[in-house]
Order: sequence, then structure tokens, then C-alpha cells
Amino acid sequence: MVEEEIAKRYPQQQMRCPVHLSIGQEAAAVGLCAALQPTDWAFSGHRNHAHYLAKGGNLKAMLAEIYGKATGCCGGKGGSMHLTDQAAGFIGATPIVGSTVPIAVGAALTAQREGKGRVVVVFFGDGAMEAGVVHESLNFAALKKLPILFACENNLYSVYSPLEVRQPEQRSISDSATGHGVKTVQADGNNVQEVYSKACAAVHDLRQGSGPVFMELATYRWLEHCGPGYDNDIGYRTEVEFQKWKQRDPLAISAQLASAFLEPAEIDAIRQEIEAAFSAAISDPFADPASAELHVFAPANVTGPEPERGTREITYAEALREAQDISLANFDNSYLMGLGVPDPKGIFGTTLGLQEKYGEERVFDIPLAENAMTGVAIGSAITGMRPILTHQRLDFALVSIDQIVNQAAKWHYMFNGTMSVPLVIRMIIGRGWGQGPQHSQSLHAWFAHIPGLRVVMPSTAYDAKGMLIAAADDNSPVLFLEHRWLHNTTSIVPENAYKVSLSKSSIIREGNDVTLVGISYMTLECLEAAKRLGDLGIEIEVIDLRTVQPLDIASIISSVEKTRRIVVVDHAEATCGVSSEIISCVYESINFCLKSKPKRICLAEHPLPTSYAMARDYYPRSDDIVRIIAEMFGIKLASFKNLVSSSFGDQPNSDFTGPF
Ligand SMILES: Cc1ncc(C[n+]2csc(CCOP(=O)(O)OP(=O)(O)O)c2C)c(N)n1
Ligand SMILES: [Mg+2]
Repeated sequence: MVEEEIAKRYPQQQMRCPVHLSIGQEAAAVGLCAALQPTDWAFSGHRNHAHYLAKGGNLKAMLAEIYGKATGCCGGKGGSMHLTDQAAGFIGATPIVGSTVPIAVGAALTAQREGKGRVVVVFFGDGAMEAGVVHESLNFAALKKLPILFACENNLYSVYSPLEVRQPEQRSISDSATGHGVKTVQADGNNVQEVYSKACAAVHDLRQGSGPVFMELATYRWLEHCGPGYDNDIGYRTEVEFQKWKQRDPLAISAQLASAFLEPAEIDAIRQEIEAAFSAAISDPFADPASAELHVFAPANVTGPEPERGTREITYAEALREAQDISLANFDNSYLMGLGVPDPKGIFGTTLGLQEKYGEERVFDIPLAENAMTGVAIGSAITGMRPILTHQRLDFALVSIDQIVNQAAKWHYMFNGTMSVPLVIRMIIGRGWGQGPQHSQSLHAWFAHIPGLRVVMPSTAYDAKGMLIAAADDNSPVLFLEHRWLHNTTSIVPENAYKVSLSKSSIIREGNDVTLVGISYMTLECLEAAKRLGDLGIEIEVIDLRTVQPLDIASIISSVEKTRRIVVVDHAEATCGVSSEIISCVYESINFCLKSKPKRICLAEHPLPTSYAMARDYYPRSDDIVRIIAEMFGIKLASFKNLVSSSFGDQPNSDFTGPF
């Protein structure tokens, strides 16, 4: 009845967002949610109204959301495809097909850890069964025996594409779940009684801890894929097929049940409730447009005072290990996962011994499924855990770009600050010894382009420890980028816990002539160059950028106000990069002329070739920085080539040998 009213009013153009109606598919939502407790959690996708309502979601908040009002469940930031009512256990819906599934699996991980018998249901369509991330999710749920019900509403279509052009005829949808070792159940998705009794049995098993269940619900949608109209006449499905399903109207089938009988007065009361909810949604105010800026990031946790530094010198890798040790000790709800986290090499030594200390539940290896595992981390984070996920190369995290960009970065915002994603993703940037085009990319500029992601790149062991502790205690997703060549570098690091700001750069050498901004490992090259330029009488102010999002542009500007020259050194391409961003921001803010043109010192605009003969000159060195800055001052270093180190350039020092 709610959706019939949406369909009727939709042409008025006041509900200005896509709506995917479930008319014809009601029994699956109702039968399944009736088998749940309010404390159980449900997730869904684009076609989520029925799931939201059946789980007990607030009708007024739903309609106000579809009308884009401040009183909507997401304050107007989500719309029809992003409903949430956490009090009713409807955690959230997102319309990237298949993408919500691993998030629900992550919530099931939280539910399992809580040990209170809570179960999770995730609804998705037949189309989602073609998404790799769903299969990765089934595998992980089966592996960990998670309390999750995968509810696949098979309505035979993905938009206009019928099942037979998308999936092999000889394999049923449930077969693929069986292949993952998940118990499967098939149900007539139009028969509410059948769905309910099969769901009750499944939920009972889930509460006993016997592992996930996959339920295939055969059903059919009556209206067009998106919108309120009838579309059997546009040529993708036949009226004959439609009429066949219409005879199996889930409401007509349920009307045969004595328990489904409603007195006319009860039906009237429902109509009035719906009418009142529409009236409220229409008359409610829109959110203040300025509120669009709210909830990009969850409130940051404060950093403490600078600790006593002491005299202890340790490596960057050891500093990271200590930071994770401290975070695991401080937060019972934190955990570490990633490919190789507990293996004999412990991610270049950064996770060594932590599984022995904290156990397999809190420090664990993962299937080779970065996309789903990122979703699992997100789902566990929004339900109360604090995961740290590590990738041995940043390049591997790219297969999880949907989860990082569409999900992690957006949950806090699109659900209007009602949930947050306290997640750290460590990514290691490779270099040298043949790392080549797919083990070396430094894509901080990509990530920094996405509102909602913090991006940090410490360059010293001291900062690595303090920033990782701060990241693990932050309530927003933090991408923590570590250059592989920093792992063996050392600095003085206090033994105790301390935090370093996730939003401040650091002046690491003062000077009046040039502001030289280094990013991650390039900061070391900048320091070396500054020393040599000092010998030429040029005083360099070196800024270690440390954080890319947010960019501490104010500190850079105040340095440039003094030096009136700026050079930025990055181990990424200049085009659309962080170096370009920094120089643009500086230019937009200053009202004086620079004494020299600004300069970006970055990578060549081609992928890193593997052969050391070709890779040798790919990365800017201190020699390049010295030459370029000297030229700014009219000094030509004729014998420059002699400055270039004679090594192959694919290892930071002679002790550092491959493979790595
Ligand atoms: C990853 C992704 N690709 C494409 C789309 C566009 N899209 C929206 S719904 C949909 C069909 C989904 O079919 P199914 O999973 O069977 O759900 P149904 O619409 O039938 O309920 C598609 C392709 C999307 N939202 N996400
Ligand atoms: Mg479908």
C-alpha cells in the first residue's frame, strides 16, 4: 500500500530520486523479517523499501527521506536507495549491486564476536549473484561460520536483462552458494507462509552457530525496474509471463491465511497512517543547504601532548608493530587482518608476534579477496569494531576500490552521521628490485580526491607510531600509506603510547630561501638535498607533508610567505597530483609574487618499468632536487652527473636486498 501510494504520487515530481518498487515481491520481505527479532540486523540494496518496512522501519522517516526532507532517516542525504533505521535493526541499504553483501558479512562478524545470538540478513537480487564480491563474501561467511542469512530474491531480471543471458542454464543460483559450502534453501518467494517457516528454521540454525544459510526466493516484480510505471510493452518481458506471475500474487496467497485477515477498520487505519506519513513528508522542511557540508568525517579524536622523546631508536617497521600492539591492547574491539599478517615474515616485520599475543580472533590472515574483506572491515566497523586491514602493496587494494570509495568513504555521510567507519587501511608502496608497473603505485592523490577518506603518509618512525595509534583511534576511515623504503629507517621513538595529529604537516628544517615540500619517502631526499644546497648558500625550509587529506595548506602558505619559493617532491605523477594541488592552493591564497616559478618534481608520466636499467632514473633523487633548485638561483651544476649515485637505484642502501 505504501508503494502503491508512491507510484501514484511519483509523477507529481516531488519525490525526486530513483525508486525501485517491490510490488509483487512483498512476501519475501515480510516472511523473512517476521522470523527476526528487532535486535537482529538487516541490510539491503536499491530495492529496499519492503525490507525496511518489514523490519519495522519508521514509515514517516522513510517517506520524508524519499521527499528529500530534513526529517528523513538520512536527513535527505540518502534518498530511497539508502534507507536506515538502526533502532529497528535495519542498518542500511546501498545501491551498488552486491556491494552491501560483504558489509553485512562484517556485521555478522561483530554479531558472532558479541556472542548474544544476534543474526544478520542481507537482501539482494539475482543480478548480485554475478558479482565477484558476493562470492568472496559467501566464502568468508562459510569459512568463519558467520550467523548470516543471504536472502536472494530471484525476480528473473537485472533491469532488462533476463537471467538466461547472464547465468548458465544448467546451474541454479543456489548451486553457486552450495559450491561455497553454504547451506542453501529454496523457497516460493511469493508464499509468505513458506518463506516464514523456512526463515524460522534458518534463523534457528544461525542462532545455534551452525554457519551461514543461503535462501533463494523465487519472485517477480510487477512494475518497471526503476520508477512507478508498467513496462511490459517495451520489449524485454512478455505480458503472458507477467500474467502467469500475477496469478501468484503474494497478497492473494497470503489472504488465504486466517492470520492475514484484516477487518476493514484495520485496513482503514493503515490507509490513514500512510496518508498522514505522506502529508508529513510533504509539509516537513528541507534541510538547510549548508548542512550538506556536515558529516563528511566523523568527529576526530584529540591528540595528546608531545611525549618525552627519550633516546631509544627503532625502525619504522618496529614503530608500526608497537602502534598496533598498543591499539590492540587499548581497544578490545580492535582487530588486525590482512594477507600475511600472521605469517613468518609478518608484513615486513610490522605484525610479527601479534597473533601469538592477541590470538587468532584478533589477528588473522584473510582469503585472497581484498574487495569483500574491505567490506567485511566496513561492516564490522559500523557495528562497533575497529579493524586495521593491511595490504602488502597499495596496488592490491585497487581491487577493493568500490568498497573504499563507494562505501567506507560514504557511510558516515550518506546516513547523516548516524554511523561511522573507524577503519584503518594500511597500504605499502613498493619500489625497486623489479617491483614494476603493478607493485609500486603511489595513488594518494586518487584517495585524497574522495571526501570522507583521510590519507596519511608518515615518513619517520616517530610519526609512523603516533599516527597509526591516532588512526586506530579515529572514527573515520584512514588510509595509512607506508613507503616500503621507510620500513628499515630509524628514528627516536618513545616506548609509551602517544598520538601524532592526522592533519598537520611538520617543518623539519628551517630556511628562508625555498619551501621544499616532501611527500613520504621523498622527504628523505628533500633533507639530503637541503643539506647540499646549504653548502651552496641556499637555505631550504623542508616540510614533511605527513597528511594528504586533510592537506595542511596553511602551514605551507606561511612558509612560502617567508621564502617566496615553492618546490614539491612526490613519488607520483605530477598530472592531477598532490603536488599540483599544493601549488594551486598556494597560488589561490597568496597576494604577492613568487620569486621563482613553482616547481613539481615527480615521476615520469609512464608506468614504472621492471628492468633496473630502465627504472634507474624513474624516481627523483636528491641530485635532481639540488640541480633544479640550484638552477632557480642561477647556479648551473656542470658536473651534475657526477653527483648521481653509482648504485642501480633500486634499493635504498646496500643492506637492503631483494626480493621484497
Ligand atoms: C555494480 C553496479 N552495476 C550496475 C548497477 C545498475 N543497476 C541497478 S539495479 C541493477 C539490476 C540488479 O538486478 P538484481 O540484483 O537482480 O536486483 P533487482 O533490481 O532485480 O531487484 C543494475 C544493473 C548498479 N547499481 N551497481
Ligand atoms: Mg533481479
